[in-house]
Amino acid sequence: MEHREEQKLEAARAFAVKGRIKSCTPYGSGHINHTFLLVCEDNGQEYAYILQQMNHDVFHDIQGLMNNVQEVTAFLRRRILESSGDPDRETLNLIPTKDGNNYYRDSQGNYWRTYLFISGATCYDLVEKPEDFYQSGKAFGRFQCLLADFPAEKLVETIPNFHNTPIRFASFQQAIKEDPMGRAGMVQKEIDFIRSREEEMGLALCMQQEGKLPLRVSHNDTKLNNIMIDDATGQALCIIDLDTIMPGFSIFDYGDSIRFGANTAKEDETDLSKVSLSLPLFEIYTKGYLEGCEGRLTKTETKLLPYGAKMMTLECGMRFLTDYLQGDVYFHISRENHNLDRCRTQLALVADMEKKWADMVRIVEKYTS
Ligand code: ADP
Ligand code: GN1
Ligand code: MG
Repeated sequence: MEHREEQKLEAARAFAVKGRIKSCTPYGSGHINHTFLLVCEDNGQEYAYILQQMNHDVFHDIQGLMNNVQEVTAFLRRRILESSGDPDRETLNLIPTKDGNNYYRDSQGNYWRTYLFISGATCYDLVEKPEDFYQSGKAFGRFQCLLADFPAEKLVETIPNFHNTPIRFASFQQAIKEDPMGRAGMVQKEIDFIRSREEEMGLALCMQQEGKLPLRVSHNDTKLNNIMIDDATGQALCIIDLDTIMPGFSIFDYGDSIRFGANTAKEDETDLSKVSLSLPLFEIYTKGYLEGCEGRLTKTETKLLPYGAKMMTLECGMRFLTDYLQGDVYFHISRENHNLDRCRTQLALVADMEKKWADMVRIVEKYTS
């Protein structure tokens, strides 16, 4: 979607930013929102912000979502202050509108929010240094612990059934049946790959229904580019993209990080020979995550960590393929067949995990016994 300049500026002007607007340019590589770096100037000093147009097609209850973000960031801010951290860099900070609201609805009906820009830190699309991945594991583990005390009843479910894999499978089957773009015939191999794994998809939900797997307040979108790594210290600084914080499974938070970060290729790599599960990266993240969780996971949760990794990868591949079949209506794409390419990396990664399953189990056991 092209952003009309005046729409973006109308939104930027609505927020209580410092000084005059100097520039507002597209930023980052998220698949859902439209993100801009907003630079303002006041008395010769520059101030940077992140301006985001929230994806109203994906998130139907913007007010509920923004209340979640407000509550969670206020909670994190208190915790960071208690531990003498830097609350302006270690959590997202919302900038209110000039009217005191936490989001702005523009004249075209689009929804916007603004955060303080966190400078001197980077979001990676691929692990460059294993230490960064270890740090992000620790940070997501700690985040999970921290949220254990967060009152879950304050949260709205921003996307119902977000990681309900059987429901995702049903949508996938529906997309094949409807096949609005006439694409299903070209991806039979991928369809068969996913269908043949249907039986595995309901395990987590079944275990939860049987009281064997706890629902926790979780992030639900823990990929590497949703965490900022401090350029100076190399430490994980801030967890971002809080749109999907809601009750979920720890094994899926862990698994989504593995899906993205322990892949030796980018999520949209077209050369599938580059895709594989790096066992050293799998190990280092597992170590970091379990350290960050400080023993709070149950035995069942730790045992299911490899399953969480495989399921998040399979589910994500299935979601990309569903979107490809539906005509690329959900994930932003920047080239033809982008969602199909993304689906193929995920399925190749699932296949590699299956080959390396015994090693994955052994590594998890090494850090839990
Ligand atoms: P999406 O849901 O589209 O992934 P994100 O909230 O993850 O949107 O933001 C997209 C990208 O913008 C991030 O990957 C990150 O690079 C950058 N970003 C988001 N918030 C901030 C922030 N407060 N400071 C600096 N960069 C940010
Ligand atoms: C989306 O918003 P972003 O780009 O961080 C998606 C995740 C997928 C991911 C795949 C709200 O994450 O669920 O795993 O793309 N977010 C939403 O890269 O659907
Ligand atoms: Mg993101």
